[in-house]
Amino acid sequence: TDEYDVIIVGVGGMGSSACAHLADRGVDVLGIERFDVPHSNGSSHGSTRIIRTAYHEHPDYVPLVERAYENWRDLEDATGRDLLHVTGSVCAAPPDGDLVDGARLACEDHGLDHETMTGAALNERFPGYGVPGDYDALYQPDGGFLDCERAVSAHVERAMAEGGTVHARETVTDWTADADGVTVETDRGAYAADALVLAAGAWTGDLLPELGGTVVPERQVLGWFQPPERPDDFAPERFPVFVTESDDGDEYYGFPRYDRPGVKVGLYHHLHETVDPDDVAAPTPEDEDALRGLLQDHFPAADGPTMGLSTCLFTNSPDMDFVVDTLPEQENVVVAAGFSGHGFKFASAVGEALADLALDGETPLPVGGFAVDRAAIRAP
Ligand code: PYC
Repeated sequence: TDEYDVIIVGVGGMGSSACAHLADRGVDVLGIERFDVPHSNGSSHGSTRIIRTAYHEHPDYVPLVERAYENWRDLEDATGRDLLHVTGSVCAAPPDGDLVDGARLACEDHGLDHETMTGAALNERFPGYGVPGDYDALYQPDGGFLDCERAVSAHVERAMAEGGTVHARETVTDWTADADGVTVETDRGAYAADALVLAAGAWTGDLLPELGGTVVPERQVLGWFQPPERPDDFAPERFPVFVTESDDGDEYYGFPRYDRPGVKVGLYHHLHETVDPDDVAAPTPEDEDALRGLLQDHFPAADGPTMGLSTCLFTNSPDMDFVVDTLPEQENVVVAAGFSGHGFKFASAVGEALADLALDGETPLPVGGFAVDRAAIRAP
């Protein structure tokens, strides 16, 4: 049995960050990933993830995302990789809805720069946009996107440069924990450590059956569409990342052209299409039509040929808030789960909190709302 200080199960967005933060502190850390590092079976692939401070979900997320910005910039400095691209962020929706009101509240509560405008003014300012003229819109200049595969790679490089160990293509088959420490068995070996971090994304229920019914994988589809004319209107300098809402209440999100041909769009609305993460159906023509409907309604100038479609998993908690905590009965086991489709941007800060929790059982970072024994998780 090989011995480490801390073992991390899952080396995706959150686990890779925890590996880097622990290794940075001189901790002997082992990260175990069942797929490649990075891979495209979970929630950390597809080139881009939104980062934004206009946190319409709740203003309480703002301090954590501000810490995440700092940590992403530190990681860029440490690894020499470009990870965070500032484009500004937009949200736009039919008048008087929760999306724009929530974003405005987060900006006002935290004194963040922002501008509100009509859809018509938004379309004039950013010519790739074509939302209904009577929509409400909010623009926040610090928003942008993260290069998600490169971010996972950068965290892993950082961890390994500081003496950490990462095993890809190795599947955890069992784990135990008691007051003396933890053990982990895999299809390739057995390991022991003082503490364990479970950051297994959509596979959380396999490792922690008590969360299996509450933290539930959902299938999502992303598409890339090449603007037929004026593709420069969709370049990162001219086209902020967005979350928009349709008249039917569906939420969509998207990105400028980056890395791959086409504007990338996805449906942010939770359809709760619960899936087995090992058996996710490929994108269908109906998925493609739903994304094209968004282009026709909000970005008609991007309504060109489909360049690619890809599935992605959200792992939803019942209240759509995260779980970042030690297990009440096993304080040397830390869980990160339920990122509900909006977690990746926080990975650089969540990994820091996971490192604190694994070493000290507590963290000064604002993750107190993400307790595993809160009512929504205990009694969904
Ligand atoms: O955090 O803006 C976001 C987001 C949109 C869709 C998934 N995450």
